[in-house]
Amino acid sequence: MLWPKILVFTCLVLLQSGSAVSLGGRGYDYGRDLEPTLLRREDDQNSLVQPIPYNDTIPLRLEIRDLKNHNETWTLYILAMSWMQWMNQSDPLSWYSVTGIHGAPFADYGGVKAVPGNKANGYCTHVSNLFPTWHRPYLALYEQTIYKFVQMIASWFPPDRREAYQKAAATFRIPYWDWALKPAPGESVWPMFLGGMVNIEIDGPNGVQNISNPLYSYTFKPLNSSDFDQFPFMYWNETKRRPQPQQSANATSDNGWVAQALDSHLSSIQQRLYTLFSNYKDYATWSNEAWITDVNNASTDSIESLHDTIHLACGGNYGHMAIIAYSSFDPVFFLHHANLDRLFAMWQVVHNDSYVESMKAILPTRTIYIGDVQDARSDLTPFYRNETSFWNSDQVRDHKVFGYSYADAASGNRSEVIATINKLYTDFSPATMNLSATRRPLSREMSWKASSSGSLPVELIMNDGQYQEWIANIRVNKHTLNASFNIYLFLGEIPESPSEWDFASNMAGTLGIFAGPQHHAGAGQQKVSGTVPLTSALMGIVASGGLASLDPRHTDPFLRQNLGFRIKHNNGSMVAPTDADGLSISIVSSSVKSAANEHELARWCDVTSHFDLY
Ligand SMILES: *[C@@H]1O[C@H](CO)[C@@H](O)[C@H](O)[C@H]1NC(C)=O
Ligand SMILES: *[C@@H]1O[C@H](CO)[C@@H](O)[C@H](O)[C@H]1NC(C)=O
Ligand SMILES: *[C@@H]1O[C@H](CO)[C@@H](O)[C@H](O)[C@H]1NC(C)=O
Ligand SMILES: *[C@@H]1O[C@H](CO)[C@@H](O)[C@H](O)[C@H]1NC(C)=O
Ligand SMILES: *[C@@H]1O[C@H](CO)[C@@H](O)[C@H](O)[C@H]1NC(C)=O
Ligand SMILES: *[C@@H]1O[C@H](CO)[C@@H](O)[C@H](O)[C@H]1NC(C)=O
Ligand SMILES: *[C@@H]1O[C@H](CO)[C@@H](O)[C@H](O)[C@H]1NC(C)=O
Ligand SMILES: *[C@@H]1O[C@H](CO)[C@@H](O)[C@H](O)[C@H]1NC(C)=O
Ligand SMILES: *[C@@H]1O[C@H](CO)[C@@H](O)[C@H](O)[C@H]1NC(C)=O
Ligand SMILES: *[C@@H]1O[C@H](CO)[C@@H](O)[C@H](O)[C@H]1NC(C)=O
Ligand SMILES: *[C@@H]1O[C@H](CO)[C@@H](O)[C@H](O)[C@H]1NC(C)=O
Ligand SMILES: *[C@@H]1O[C@H](CO)[C@@H](O)[C@H](O)[C@H]1NC(C)=O
Ligand SMILES: [Cu+2]
Repeated sequence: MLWPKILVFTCLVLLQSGSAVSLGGRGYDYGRDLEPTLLRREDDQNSLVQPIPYNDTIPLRLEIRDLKNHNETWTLYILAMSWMQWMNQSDPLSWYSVTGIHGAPFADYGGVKAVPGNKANGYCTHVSNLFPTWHRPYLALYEQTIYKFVQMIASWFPPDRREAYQKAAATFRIPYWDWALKPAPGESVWPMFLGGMVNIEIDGPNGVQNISNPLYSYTFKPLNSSDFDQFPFMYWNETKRRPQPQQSANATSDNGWVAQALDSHLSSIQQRLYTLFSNYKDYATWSNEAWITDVNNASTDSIESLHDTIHLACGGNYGHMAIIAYSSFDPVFFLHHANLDRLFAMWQVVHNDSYVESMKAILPTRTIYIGDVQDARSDLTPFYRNETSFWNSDQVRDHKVFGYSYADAASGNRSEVIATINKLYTDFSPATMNLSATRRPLSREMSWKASSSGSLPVELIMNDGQYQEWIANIRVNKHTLNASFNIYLFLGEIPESPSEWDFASNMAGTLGIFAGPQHHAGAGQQKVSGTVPLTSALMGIVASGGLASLDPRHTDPFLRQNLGFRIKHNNGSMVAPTDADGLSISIVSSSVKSAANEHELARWCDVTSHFDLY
């Protein structure tokens, strides 16, 4: 894959919105003075989040690779993103203001004031029962903003093209990026237009032009270094992914590494996702990474912990996405979170009887103190539902309240959503193996991580429709290093240099812990938990003859002998396990009944504890 590592910016003076500055990169030249059309009084109230109206069927948020095939929609999306990014940062509709709600610059939005003592926080809720629900109105606010620009830009097309663009604009909704989907052969999980194109050619109202790709990075207009006071962020005029050289003021993004990281973690990511759908029935354990005492050792993972792993893969060491308070400025943030919102909607259809229960806040936000009890009626600030009150989790339980849906959740039909989950997310799991074996010959195109070495006889994995899942349950204090870090599991000899860990062929999986020094002022030590699935890596070893079966009598001794781990700090250095406060890694297995038909998920039996790796 051809991933350019060097950024080349053309510095040109901008016409757009009349207030743009030439700080590198360029926006679209509409060829006329557009300033008067821009701001209306009502846009000052952007914190009022309202449903986007529609006629007939509810408009869908599309997967971004699908949206790209709709030419008018794609053009409007890119132009609207670019417009938002070029706006004056003090404007409440600007990229800077909207993304700034999450963390830095730690400013009030929509007049919603910080509670005393919590000014050094954004509004986002992490390690919290509100993690999935807070991001829902946040995405809706972002969507209503982009939608406004899309309508405006569509109206600027010349009369002969206008109708087609206005038609596309009427049902426009933001896209999502499915990082758990196995890409088409020869392609990366990380689409070229997200990470491989500094500039993008767009056929807008004023003809074909090359503009700075608004999906590649966001360029501050301008950077206020006191808002990003961590070195070297205070020098970076644009968002970076896996910046190289590390911790250098003149680092450039290495999107090739991001693509490789996402591709090599896909098996782990997909196995975790399938397990979160099939074995996590309670919202409390599914929703967030706070470690909840779990006598059964069966619910150590969470959608939030999986989400952290994506943040760290996109950011690499010290990129914006890897820092909670800076992550939202990277254009991939909303694509990632729209996917999470979709997975949330799908999970809700499957487990529709479980929802937000009260829980004490573990981290502070701009409006929440540590220890404040949060429940389904707690305010999701700063998102107003009407002039006097905020949205709460109960009110956003049905995502359709905001006027959008997803093809994979819109029907609300449980058996259809399960069929979709079985279809999309079992490339690396035996969960549907029995099912396909009965329908197709054994040569199902399964992509076992470690096996290019031929087919895997089903009877080595399945016994009467049952198989074994193997998982490493990990707990650690989130802020133990005051930085994000990764825990890697290996089968066999561990490469010496930390730089080789990510792509080592015997790396079984990694758990990313998303943390940082100043995201949540006043946060104490708190335990978080997550998992690294081992099943797919073990199947690869079974396929190549290194292990007789997944049965505990073979696999338990194999893992005791071969499983090892390492910890890597966000700065790329190795961390001794003794320096990771509260660390525990324990190996468990469960017997799982594979799906009997496409409308059923695999069913998990009780979890058995085997041994503690640490
Ligand atoms: C942005 O808007 C603020 C407030 O209206 C104004 O003072 C400032 O000059 C504007 N900045 C630019 C670059 O136009
Ligand atoms: C709904 O239909 C009416 C009447 O055809 C039209 O004026 C309006 O623009 C449509 N709205 C949307 C969001 O499609
Ligand atoms: C969409 O755009 C692509 C490439 O820009 C072009 O090849 C294709 O013909 C367009 N499709 C339609 C339906 O306009
Ligand atoms: C945009 O850039 C590409 C690649 O540099 C070039 O081939 C193309 O002609 C450019 N298009 C325009 C309209 O300048
Ligand atoms: C930069 O940020 C600091 C701290 O948030 C603020 O006091 C200052 O006014 C900002 N400067 C500009 C030019 O916006
Ligand atoms: C960032 O922008 C500022 C202001 O335009 C400029 O002085 C500085 O050299 C830029 N930094 C880099 C690393 O490009
Ligand atoms: C920029 O990075 C290169 C290494 O890629 C280094 O040699 C050079 O000294 C750096 N320049 C500055 C101004 O930091
Ligand atoms: C859960 O795991 C711990 C070790 O991490 C073990 O001591 C305990 O017995 C396990 N509980 C069950 C019910 O297996
Ligand atoms: C949950 O789904 C079941 C089966 O699809 C349905 O009968 C039930 O009414 C739903 N419950 C809620 C609270 O939506
Ligand atoms: C806002 O909504 C709340 C809760 O539904 C309601 O009690 C209140 O009267 C509403 N306020 C206005 C101004 O409509
Ligand atoms: C749900 O989908 C299944 C499979 O497509 C279908 O048989 C069933 O009738 C649907 N249920 C409802 C309530 O529409
Ligand atoms: C598939 O499952 C059924 C029971 O549900 C079992 O009888 C059959 O042996 C299984 N097939 C394989 C290949 O394991
Ligand atoms: Cu996030």
